[in-house]
Amino acid sequence: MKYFLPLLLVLPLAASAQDNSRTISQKGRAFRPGEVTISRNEALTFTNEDGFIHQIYVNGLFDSEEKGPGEVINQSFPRTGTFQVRCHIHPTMRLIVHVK
Ligand SMILES: [Cu+2]
Repeated sequence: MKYFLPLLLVLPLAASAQDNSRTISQKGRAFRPGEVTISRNEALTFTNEDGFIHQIYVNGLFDSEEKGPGEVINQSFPRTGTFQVRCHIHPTMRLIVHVK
């Protein structure tokens, strides 16, 4: 039991270092990372780390509300395929999501 707590502290750090993180930052008018692979029905968490509003949409799939600094959007992907997530406020923002 003595060694259980340190293990719990290390695991989240190891997970966040991987490229297949489920958290996407909206920062500097960009999605970071810019490409991610997930499983069908899995959700991505988008965090607005800029000082102004963002939103997310995929044509024909979803179109979120606008979210302010520090706000979060959880979005699941119910279909397999490759999708381009964009922000209608900042047309240059693009995130490629591969859903397997
Ligand atoms: Cu934006």
